[in-house]
Amino acid sequence: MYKTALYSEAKSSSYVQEISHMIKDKYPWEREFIQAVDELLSSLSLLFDQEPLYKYERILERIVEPERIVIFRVPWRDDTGTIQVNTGYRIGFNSALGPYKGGLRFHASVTLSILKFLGFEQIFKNALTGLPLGGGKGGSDFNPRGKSNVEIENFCQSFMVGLYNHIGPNTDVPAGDIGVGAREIGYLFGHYKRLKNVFEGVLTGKGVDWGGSAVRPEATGYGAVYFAEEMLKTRGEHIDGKIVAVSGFGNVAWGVVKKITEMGAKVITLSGPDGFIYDEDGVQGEKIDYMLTMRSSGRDQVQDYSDKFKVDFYPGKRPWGVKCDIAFPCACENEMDVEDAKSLVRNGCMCVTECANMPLTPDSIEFLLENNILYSPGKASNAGGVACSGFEMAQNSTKIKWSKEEVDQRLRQVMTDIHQNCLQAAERYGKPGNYFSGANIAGFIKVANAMLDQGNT
Ligand code: 2IT
Repeated sequence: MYKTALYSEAKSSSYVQEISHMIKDKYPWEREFIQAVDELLSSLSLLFDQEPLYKYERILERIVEPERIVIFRVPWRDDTGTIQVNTGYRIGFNSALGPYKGGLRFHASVTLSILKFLGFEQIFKNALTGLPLGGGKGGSDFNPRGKSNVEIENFCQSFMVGLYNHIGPNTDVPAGDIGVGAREIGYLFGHYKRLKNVFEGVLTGKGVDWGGSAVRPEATGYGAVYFAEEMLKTRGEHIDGKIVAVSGFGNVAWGVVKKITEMGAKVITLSGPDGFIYDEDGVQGEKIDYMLTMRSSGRDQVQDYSDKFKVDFYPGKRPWGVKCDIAFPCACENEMDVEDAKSLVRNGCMCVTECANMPLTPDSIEFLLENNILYSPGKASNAGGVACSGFEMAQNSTKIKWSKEEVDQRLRQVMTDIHQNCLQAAERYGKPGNYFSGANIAGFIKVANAMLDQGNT
């Protein structure tokens, strides 16, 4: 467990502390979920002091408990003819604001704790977008690395057999996450359609020619860059000319690199489970397209980039030791610890924009805030992905397709609004300029008020 001063604030409110203890007693093994709950709670003390109705109506007791969890067996046959068995999950965490909405993660590390943390984050992220989206998450411990196309298709079909009865355009609308991209969404959608005999917007991230939205593949990365630009502006700075460290090389990293390069910055790192690459000339042009090739190869290693473009590769290392102005963690939870945060600050980094979900450990967040670094939590800065999924749902239900320009403009507006709402909430509750507190408070208030309105649900 990461124990830090970040949580000391929580002690000022006994209600917040009580709920934190309750979760730890009830689910002591759910490390990531406890971390996500504690991060949210640490921002809410002042709010509960000022708004006693939340406590009276037991909003916290309710909000930390998923409305429902479906767990199912996913048997599938591999290329040798052998049956493999994985576990499938879908969590409907909160539907106060709309149908459950959130991605599916296919990765060997998936557990219920991981999915509960992701689903919990998703509630408040989706609330921040201002769109009618509840929070959910799902996935499987299936490991896509090295799997053939046929194996992926078999797995997706079997996964959908376990899931189709529990989802629908007005009930629960899954999308992609780590290990689930356009290809997987296609297989999942095709099988849903056969099982249900209906063509409807049950998944987002679909192919643009059959119901997908323009800009959805880029949206998480683009949104994070728009958010970073807004943060920089508050200090009279801009993206243009900045040196940028990025981790990961998948969908989110790709969107960041594409947009930030277009805006005049230079990306010097990418990373994978095997280490990181340092590209002095910047990841640009065909190198950006090569990120897609690496993703679709299923090899899951960034060393391929250094082999192809003859740049330095640092095996087993994370990129946070390099000199940069802005850092974009785009890989996975807890990928930046306090030592990483310290070396970034020592090297002059002024802004850390979370693009993955919960990529920073609590003590690294604490350190950045103490040092007055521009820091944004994922639930604010990576909300562009799910916002664009919300746009996809709107297009599907009206059967109208929006242009690329229209989607991009709406995306930009959502990110600017989130930025503004975070700043306003932070200011109002005594944490001016603190996006961590602002995002938690603004997201929470929106969901909690909807729950109050809807009574004993
Ligand atoms: O973490 C996320 O916000 C996502 N994986 C996207 C969710 C979505 O429904 O588009």
